[in-house]
Amino acid sequence: PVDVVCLGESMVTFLPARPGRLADVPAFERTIGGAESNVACALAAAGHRAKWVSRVGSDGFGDHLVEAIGAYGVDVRAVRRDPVRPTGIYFRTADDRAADGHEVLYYRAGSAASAMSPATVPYRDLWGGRILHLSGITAALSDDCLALMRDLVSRRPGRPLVSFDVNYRPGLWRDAAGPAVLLELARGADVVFVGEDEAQEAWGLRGAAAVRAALPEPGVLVVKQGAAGATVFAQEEFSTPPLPAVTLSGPAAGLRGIGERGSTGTGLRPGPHSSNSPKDFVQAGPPGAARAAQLAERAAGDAECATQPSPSVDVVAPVGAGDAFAAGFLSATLRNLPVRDRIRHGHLMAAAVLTVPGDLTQPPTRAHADRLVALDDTGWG
Ligand code: KDG
Repeated sequence: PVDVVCLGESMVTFLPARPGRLADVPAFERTIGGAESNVACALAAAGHRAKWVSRVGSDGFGDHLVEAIGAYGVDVRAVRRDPVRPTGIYFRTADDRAADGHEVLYYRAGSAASAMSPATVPYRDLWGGRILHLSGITAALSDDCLALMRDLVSRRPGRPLVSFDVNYRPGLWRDAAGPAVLLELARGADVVFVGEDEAQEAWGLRGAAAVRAALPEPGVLVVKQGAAGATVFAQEEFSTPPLPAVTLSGPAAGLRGIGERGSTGTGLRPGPHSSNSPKDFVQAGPPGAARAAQLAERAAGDAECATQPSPSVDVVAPVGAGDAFAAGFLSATLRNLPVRDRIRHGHLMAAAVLTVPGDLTQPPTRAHADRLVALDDTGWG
């Protein structure tokens, strides 16, 4: 039995041996990256059964990813090897706060993972957990990947809880459709994570309430607000979340028998949009007053809206903190903890990653995290 299945591309990541422009750095250290496998690794480190579903090349870098992610205790048996396409790699600067800005150089076009599609991923594995965790990065990789994502977020009876981290990466989108696609995908998910700065950059929305008004469908919406904390909107059925009890997994076509289901920043730069009005596609859907009434009704239907400040930490590099936050939040969700504690567990996981240069680190033990989460409010913020 699996708690969380994470689908997405992972890459061998090269961190420069010293800060500075990529142009100037002569040596790099090999590590691993990939938003969704980061979530899987953090969940495994927190004692959950996590599975990573992906596609890597039949090359040494593919071996390394499978071995390194497996070494975190993640089940990697569903990872497919592409006979021709290579494993993706990327280079980045070590310090996002460097005065000359954060540089990322991807070598992933045509990668093995970009060949993931409804025909090439093992659906039996995808549907086999209590939660399926996805991110918007996958949708940007190829048309096949986008088709896969659309299929996975389509609401069908008996699917696992679908978690979706928007993860808007402007540099990855081949056209201007990215923001609209991400909004569409988010609307199909049950739990959505998005950064406040990211929502502004992608959708021109300012503030958590505006994001909820534009995105009323998910049962749980988590708006990450960097050093300020995070705000969660939760519909009633999620305040005591009955996670699906998985009894059987199978391909999409024959799905049956699964239980019924009725700064932690993103690392993104502030976007160019200063307006508070959503872009046109945010208003897509039934026109005018009917849509507005529908949105207001859904937003007002939240049983809970909770904000928790982040603990303050000395940030070394923000990359991976959003993934760690998602892992902490999902971990606490799996344990049916109250919404406040889910946010705090997210913050704690994120805080651990913020203090290291790479994407991953050993999180606090569950017992230690529980003690910190239980501190009264003066211990937070
Ligand atoms: O969240 C961290 C990821 O952004 C990083 O590991 C690389 O997955 C990555 C991506 O596609 O940007």
